[in-house]
Amino acid sequence: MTHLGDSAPGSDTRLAPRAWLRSDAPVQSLDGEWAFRLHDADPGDDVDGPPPFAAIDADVSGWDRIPVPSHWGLHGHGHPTYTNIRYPFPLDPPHVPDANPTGDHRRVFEWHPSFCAGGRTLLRFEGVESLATVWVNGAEIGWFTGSRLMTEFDITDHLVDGENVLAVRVHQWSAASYLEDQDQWWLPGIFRSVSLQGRPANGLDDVFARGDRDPATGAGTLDVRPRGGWPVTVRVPELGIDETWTAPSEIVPLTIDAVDAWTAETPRLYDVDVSTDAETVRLRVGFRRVEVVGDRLLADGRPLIFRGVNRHETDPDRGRVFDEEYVRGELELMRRHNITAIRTAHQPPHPRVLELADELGFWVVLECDLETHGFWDVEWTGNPADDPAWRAACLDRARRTIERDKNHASVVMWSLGNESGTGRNLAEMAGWIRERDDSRPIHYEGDYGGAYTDVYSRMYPTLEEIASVCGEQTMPVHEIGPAEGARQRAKPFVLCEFAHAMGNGPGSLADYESLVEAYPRLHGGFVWEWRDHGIRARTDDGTEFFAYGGDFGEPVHDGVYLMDGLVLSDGTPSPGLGELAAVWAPVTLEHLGERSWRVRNRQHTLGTAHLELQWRAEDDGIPVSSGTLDLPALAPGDEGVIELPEIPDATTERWVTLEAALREGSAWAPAGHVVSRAQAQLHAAAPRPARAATGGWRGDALGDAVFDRRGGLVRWRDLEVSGPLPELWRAPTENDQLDGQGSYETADPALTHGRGDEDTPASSVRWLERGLDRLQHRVLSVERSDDGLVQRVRSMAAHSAQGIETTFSWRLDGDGLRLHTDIRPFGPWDCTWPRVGARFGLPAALAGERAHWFGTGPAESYPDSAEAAYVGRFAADVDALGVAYGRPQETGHRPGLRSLDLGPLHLRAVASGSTGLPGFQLDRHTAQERTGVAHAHELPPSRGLWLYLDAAQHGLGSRACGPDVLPRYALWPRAVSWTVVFD
Ligand code: IPT
Repeated sequence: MTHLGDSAPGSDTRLAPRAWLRSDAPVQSLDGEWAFRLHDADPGDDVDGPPPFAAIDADVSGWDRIPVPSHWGLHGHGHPTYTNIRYPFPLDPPHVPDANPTGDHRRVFEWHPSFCAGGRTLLRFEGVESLATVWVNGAEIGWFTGSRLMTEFDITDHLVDGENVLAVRVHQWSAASYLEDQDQWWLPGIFRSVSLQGRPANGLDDVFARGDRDPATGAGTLDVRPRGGWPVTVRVPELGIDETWTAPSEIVPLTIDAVDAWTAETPRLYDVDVSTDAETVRLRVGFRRVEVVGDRLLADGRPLIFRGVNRHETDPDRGRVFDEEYVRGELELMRRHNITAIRTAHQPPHPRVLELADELGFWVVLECDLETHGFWDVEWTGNPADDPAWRAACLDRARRTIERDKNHASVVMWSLGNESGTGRNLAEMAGWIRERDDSRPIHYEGDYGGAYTDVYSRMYPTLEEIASVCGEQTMPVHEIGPAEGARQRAKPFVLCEFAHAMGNGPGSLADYESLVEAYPRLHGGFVWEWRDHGIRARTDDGTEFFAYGGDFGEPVHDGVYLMDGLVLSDGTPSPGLGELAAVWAPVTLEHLGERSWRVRNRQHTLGTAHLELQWRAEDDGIPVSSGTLDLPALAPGDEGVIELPEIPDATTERWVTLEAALREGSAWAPAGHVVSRAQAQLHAAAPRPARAATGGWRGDALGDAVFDRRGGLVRWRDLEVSGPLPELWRAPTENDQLDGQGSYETADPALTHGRGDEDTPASSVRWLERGLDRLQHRVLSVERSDDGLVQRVRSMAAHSAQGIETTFSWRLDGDGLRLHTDIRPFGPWDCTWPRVGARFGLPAALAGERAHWFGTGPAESYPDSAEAAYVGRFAADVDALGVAYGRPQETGHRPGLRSLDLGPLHLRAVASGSTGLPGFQLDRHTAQERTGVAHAHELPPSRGLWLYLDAAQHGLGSRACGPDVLPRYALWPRAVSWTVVFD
């Protein structure tokens, strides 16, 4: 009998949920190789008795082998499926189609009564997607759902001394799938560990331990609630606690005169042993109080600001299978980028992640495994989050989440789930949680009216909406009337998702942070999201790539929409992550003038003693002096002023750079790791006196350049070159191309999200309509003078009346060959431009060189994502200048170029008057070639190396799911000019 259409969470034989504890009771892992076979469809439940594979003598000789834990779709059986909001099966709750991939798993294990003599033996599953039915030695033990939750059965009475057979049938789809509609791969399988857990007689079945600390006095309370045998002893050697209770009536919270606080910045944990005569459980307890006081969220008495990310469990090879080293690496990388909070989007992670969060220091919002997003498309009709038929399933999820993870200091808020509309079952979940654990506030974004949650949460609000919630109200509070609006505005405000980090982006991180600074009610938020979900795959010819929706032939999928992380699928940090690190600097450094700088401590707990200040002055990018200073001792929230030592005056471009760095190594970074950086320009570049021409034309050669009759460059010294060609196009980013909250489907199969409605189409829709990707050029005139050449070009798209007129003025002088470019728009322009610049063609061989530049770097930057960029001398291989985003798109723009060396090519940019410095970009493909390509391996063969010099680029925004580029970062048609010298 299967339970596919059963909205109940599982069989009654499941044991009561409890914490994932470290105990000295015996444990036997059942991980390893199991026998496996996959049915394309549910084998059916019309046969009485257990399916044949469950029988003890089942012949598995024809079966495959599969590792447990794993997802079968990543081991050559079936395939992963990606959908965001949509269900990949009919909306026919609680039923699922018969074509239901079903994985039979079977293994033999040894067990002897001595495993836990006199006690019981439990069978534990830590995560199975989505419905599992379990047999031991042919007897049905039970069934369960709740993919990312733990389940235990007592199998003692079914075990025999010696060999035992465990059989598990896993259905990919079940009624529970309606509750698990998160924006991620559907990845069925036994993907977390399976084990036998010995339960000694008089052991500890469960422990609930909470550490509280009074922020005013520093006194602590340790509240330990054991369940199981008696008497119970609680020992905390560091605090001199050694307390024995002989019966439940004796349990009292233990008071401590002075205890250190646990915070994300000071993750101080105390070892707590709880024992009976049969079992000892070791907990690591942190003492902190989390409370909502009016519209403030406080931790240890001070405002808790979330500088966090939404973290899904995703690994390009293992999917959601836990790997300790990988996760530790992720968390350390977060801390190195000033990220101190995690929302466990959208389900409980492997329990070990929370232990690591306790140790490394993160404020965690722990989310239940619940999302019914697809019901959005049917106006929430029949939404399981509201329908009483699903009450037990919803409550079961809340209970299993809270019980499993209740002992973690890092968990500061419970989240009921994500995008499940609103309804009675959610309210009941909140009620149950409040009863069980009143030490943590409750979060759920979909509770727009604030009826059952403790904080007001929003996703992807505009800056105006935030200002309206936190400051003067200028617009209605999101989707609710005045009464609920007033209630919501009286609570702490958090952004559970913001700054959609898809592809190149997000823009405006600094703008969001400035609101966090401005409004005490705003308690920060969580960037969407930490990491791209690409799955490592290979083309037929063996080229590796990262697959996304549709790459496995799924008939219904959401394309590239899960490639939206700050970290690429292979773990490469994106420039967006660097930008976030800069915006979330724990101390800010602000130049006040001359040698004075203001230092502000924005941390929650820490002072400044663990940091030192390194400074350097560079003239034309070359260090002229440097030193190290002590930071003033600043408490959180305080600021002070420092003076740098005097240094001789500059005659050329001088920048002073300050870096606050760790004095000593920490658990997540070595000594010297820079946590904050700021720069100030103290002297501008000296104008270079014009030097007289050293020669004129020799045939078609002017200096080192050779031109054709139309004024185009054809040779530079030994290099065959081409251009310059005016250019307005950039390969659209997803933020250019999409409107996550918009409505209609795209023609591009990789992009199945809305591209905006007719009134507010996505930028790239406008750009394409106006033909910015296909300018046609007409040389208006070419004039040669004794020492120069002026080429005028008019560029317009087919059937349009607007365009740009470009004047390329070349002149040979004592410095080299000077090119002044001047671009002016004409005609009825009514859209922004992606970029405005010119393109040169260079020989492909130069792509193998290393580029050296003096300008901004080290990473790409754009008008609304430029906090991490600073001025200096940098070097990188040409191929490392761009970022391998999940889908080819604009990448690699570095504004503020002073000079560029690439093999034999040297160019210098000259700023003068209203003429700014251009940005540069080097790419093996043109912007046109990069457009509309689903994966890097589908790019056409490279035809050379392209150098773009841009006066400006459009901002990035985060419109793939959020606001568009703000007007102040938009590139509207305007006249631009810049000058470079080839020497
Ligand atoms: C929001 C989801 O909560 C999140 O899981 C993810 O899908 C994100 O969007 C987009 O990447 S929901 C959206 C309708 C705002």
